[in-house]
Amino acid sequence: MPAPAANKRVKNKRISRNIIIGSEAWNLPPVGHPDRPKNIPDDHTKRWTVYARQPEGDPSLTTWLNKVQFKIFNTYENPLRTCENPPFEVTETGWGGFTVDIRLHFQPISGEKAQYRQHFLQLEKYGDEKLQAQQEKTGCVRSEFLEVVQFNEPTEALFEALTSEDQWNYLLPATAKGGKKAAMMGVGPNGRPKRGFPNGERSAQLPEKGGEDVPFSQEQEMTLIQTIREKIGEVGKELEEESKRRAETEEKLKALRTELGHEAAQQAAQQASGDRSRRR
Ligand code: SLL
Repeated sequence: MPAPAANKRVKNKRISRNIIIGSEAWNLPPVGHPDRPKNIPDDHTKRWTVYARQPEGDPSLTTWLNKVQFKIFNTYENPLRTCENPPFEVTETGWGGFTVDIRLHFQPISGEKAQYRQHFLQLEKYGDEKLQAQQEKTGCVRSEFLEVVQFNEPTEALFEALTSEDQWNYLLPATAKGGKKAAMMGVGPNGRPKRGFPNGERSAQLPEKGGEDVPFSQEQEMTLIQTIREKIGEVGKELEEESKRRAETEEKLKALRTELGHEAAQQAAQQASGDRSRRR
């Protein structure tokens, strides 16, 4: 089989990835305070970090993201900051907020051009009362946005990377490198989570039968579907009985109304005849 190519595209496929773009800001101790960092201008009141981060539990960011550039305010030294590796972030001190231009550079195998994002560096408290109270309490003003990056008809090489198990490896505990303990944690002897077919074929399809190496199977799925069907059946029966009871109650109500109507009519008739007799 030829190696996945970085110049051939996989037709009719689109894969999305999330990335958090945000900033955090804290107050600096005032000038003269022993905890105030040395060598910063007196007018700086905040320390801040602007970042591009992987959402917790997501597949590894570096599978597709190669480097991130942050273009900060041009009075800063070297305002174009480049992060070749995670953490993709810039920490500085200052006094005012501004818009940071962010350039996301993709892995060369993706064949994709860089993409731009912008983030306003929020230094002052913002939002509703509750949020501001929280910002006051923690001393941290955070402003984050979840950005989506779409790979439309990715290159074969990128598709391979974005569907590979390796992008989850960072989630494995350091001890799970195979062996008994690893097996107990749902990790195969190769140190990877046990997924897909026992023969290693990668597929979204579940293997037919479960087993020691196969935590999820079609068999298990069918059992679950069966259970759900039975429950739906039970609920359906209950619903039917309830409907019957309701119909009966409505019948009774109707009968009562008729009876009442009858009585009321009789009363009215009696009253009317009484009135008539009195008039006589
Ligand atoms: C603007 N908000 O966009 C203003 C400017 C600049 C903030 C904000 C210190 C920079 C440095 C600093 O915080 N500048 O020390 O170089 O026009």
